[in-house]
Amino acid sequence: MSGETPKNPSSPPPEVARDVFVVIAAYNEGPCLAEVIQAVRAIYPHVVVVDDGSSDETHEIAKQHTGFALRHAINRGQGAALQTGIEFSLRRGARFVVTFDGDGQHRVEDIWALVEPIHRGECEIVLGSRFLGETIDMPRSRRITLQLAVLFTRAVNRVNLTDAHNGLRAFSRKAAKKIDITLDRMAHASELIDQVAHSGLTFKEIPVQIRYTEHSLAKGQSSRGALRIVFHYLVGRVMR
Ligand SMILES: Nc1nc2c(ncn2[C@@H]2O[C@H](COP(=O)(O)OP(=O)(O)OP(=O)(O)O)[C@@H](O)[C@H]2O)c(=O)[nH]1
Ligand SMILES: [Mg+2]
Repeated sequence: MSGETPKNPSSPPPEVARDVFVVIAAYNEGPCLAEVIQAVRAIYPHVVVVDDGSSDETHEIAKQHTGFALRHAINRGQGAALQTGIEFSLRRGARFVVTFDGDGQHRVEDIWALVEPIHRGECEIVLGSRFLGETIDMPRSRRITLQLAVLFTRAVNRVNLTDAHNGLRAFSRKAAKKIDITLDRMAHASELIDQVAHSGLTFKEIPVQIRYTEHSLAKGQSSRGALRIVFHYLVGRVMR
């Protein structure tokens, strides 16, 4: 072994990994949550799981696998669960906050790809993009819906992104403090983009991989759900 640090390592040195808090919002993720937490914790010791009022064993599994197992007494939606996890991470001293889905669709290696530019001081927010990266077994209908969401983001949010609803994102502490998700359910993703664009904070997109599995497809979003998301987002904008 030469002892040289690889040019593009897939994980940070342990002292940096400790500063990264990975927030997993989980709703009825019993079947795959243990594996997801273990994979993330193998590199990042601070994993915050927010059980969003699940009716299965999500909370028990979270408690077995991380010291940071939070719980909403009722199901409030992914937006609310992420905000709970982000606020908790900041209170615990996080220097970087990452949001990561609990359904096994993301890759742990991609976390450092997102955090590294922030660590280097290049920007404050990094958003994962499956369309710059790779999608595995993504159904055609899902691709079309997500690409419509991208067009919607360009027209309505006026932000030129390639992926509008990717759950894998990284924030500096300063950016995480500024983010305030008020839309509880899935429309939070569009709200977040608004906040990112108007916060004055620097941001960029990085290619990531997203894998569609039987479990994630059974639980994931439907095309009809997409219309509901647009509706919630527009109502949220009018109420602001
Ligand atoms: N659907 C849903 N997910 C929630 C909720 N609260 C937290 N989550 C978590 O949010 C993450 C993303 O949810 P998904 O429904 O898979 O949404 P998505 O990944 O944008 O959509 P797909 O591309 O269809 O998988 C998962 O980790 C869920 O467990 C909720 O109320 N509803
Ligand atoms: Mg999913």
